[in-house]
Amino acid sequence: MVRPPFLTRFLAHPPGSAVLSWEGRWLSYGELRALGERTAGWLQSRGVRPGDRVALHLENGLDLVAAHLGCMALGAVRVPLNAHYREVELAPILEDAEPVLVLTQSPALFPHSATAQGPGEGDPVDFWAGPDDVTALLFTSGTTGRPKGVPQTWSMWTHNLDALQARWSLTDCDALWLTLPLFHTHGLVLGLHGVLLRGARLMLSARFDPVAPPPDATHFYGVPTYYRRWLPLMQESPSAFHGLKLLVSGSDGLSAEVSDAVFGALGIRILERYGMTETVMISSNPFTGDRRAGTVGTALDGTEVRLVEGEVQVRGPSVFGGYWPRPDLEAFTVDGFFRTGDAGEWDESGYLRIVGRKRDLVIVGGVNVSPAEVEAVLVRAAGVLEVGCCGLPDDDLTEVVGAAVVLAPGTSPEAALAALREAAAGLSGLKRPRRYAIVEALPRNALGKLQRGRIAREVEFGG
Ligand code: MLC
Ligand code: AMP
Repeated sequence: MVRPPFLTRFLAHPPGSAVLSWEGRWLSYGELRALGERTAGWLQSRGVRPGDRVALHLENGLDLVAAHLGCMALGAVRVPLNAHYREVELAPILEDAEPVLVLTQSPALFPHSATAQGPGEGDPVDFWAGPDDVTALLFTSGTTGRPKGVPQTWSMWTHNLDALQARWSLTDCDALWLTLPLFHTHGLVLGLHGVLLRGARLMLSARFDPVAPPPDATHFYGVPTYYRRWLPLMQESPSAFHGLKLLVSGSDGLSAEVSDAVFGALGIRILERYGMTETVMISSNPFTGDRRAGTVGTALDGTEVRLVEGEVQVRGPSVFGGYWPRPDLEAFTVDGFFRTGDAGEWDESGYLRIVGRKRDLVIVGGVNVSPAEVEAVLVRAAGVLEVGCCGLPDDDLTEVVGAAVVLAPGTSPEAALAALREAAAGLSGLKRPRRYAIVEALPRNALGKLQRGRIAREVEFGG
């Protein structure tokens, strides 16, 4: 039987070694594998077959881990769904993913799909998958407003996690405190699967709270918002952090102020790395060696990175093969490089800096938000003619969404704002505009195309 190297290595870890703690209880590798096998049997009894897609709409917890392991064992494709998404955000994803089963605690959100409230247990099924099978289908915000499906294969993950290992040197003595949601690449691939591949330990929490880390934790992965929120405690009680040896930041740019303040408080330089759902990790600073704040390090082994007119372009074994179900031919160059839409530059030592974005995207607390998606929801509000959204700087979340709005003649601003807020309530929290501006017209180019970059620069926003 030829399995993906990931599974072979996961199955070879000593069964008695502790791997996962949830709410104070530790499971061993043997227990976790058995849980995966029984969950796979239950999925099979619900009609799920290898290669079928199963949507996981669950908060971080043991049920979600069991569901992932069950899909892994059965060779089903997991479709992680953002647990905060509302109907309007879930609908296009479900339409494209066509899951045979949705595991959710909120079945009312999935009226046309087969659902189950969390996984159950059945007759054990052995872990098996083809070496290059798709193992997860993640949806990422497209600039058009419709999320795009990114098939991630076992082979992408294994290449990427091995290349990261050369930089981060995670050992089986290390313990990661994971508070990131498991529905994004950061928490799912680097966090959960990074640990499972390496034979390390994982302390899983439901969410990030800026409290003292578990005393045994050696590693922590976060978005910049986590470090900003944690800073006061780091400065007040640095001894609470004494067990940590690696703090990683990604998904969004980390400011020099936060990096320096954490270094001042703990003597640890946060390690910055750069990645995308489509590419997994692209570049990283090293754990040992020259860690440069304000840069995202150098390309991972096997990954080629180049800058073309300032845009970061990437090729290599961790880069996906194309969006699903609608390939976007513009996404790749003729010579096979993926266009990230991020703007970069090299520093004097060949380290990459991310300096901006060449596509319309707002990143709120590490979560990608497509301005076009928010506009499409807001423009339905009564009395609203046009809406243009942009990112506005925010001390906590790095950016928040701002909306510039053109009203129909005779509409009162108060009534329009109430209608806009009501429409925005149909979106998950981070996508809702925090600030609105009523404008006479939106900035457009000669062809009439909305210029979202100019909204942030030219429009004065109220609260
Ligand atoms: C919270 N909300 C979200 C959300 N998290 N909405 C959409 N997506 C999310 N991930 C909503 C809640 O439902 C709530 O809405 C409102 O925001 C406030 O909730 P909260 O729990 O108080 O939020 P807060 O604590 O402020 O959460 C912000 C956050 C969290 C930054 C702590 O979003 C987070 O953990 N972000 C990390 C995201 C991440 O993992 N990114 C990696 C992407 S992978 P309501 O209705 O209740 O008001 C990637 C590749 C790479 O980028 O390189 O890593
Ligand atoms: P996602 O589509 O959720 O995978 O988000 C990927 C995007 O997050 C990238 O295209 C970047 O814009 C951004 N990103 C990830 N890591 C970093 C980083 N270290 N610094 C700046 N932006 C980042």
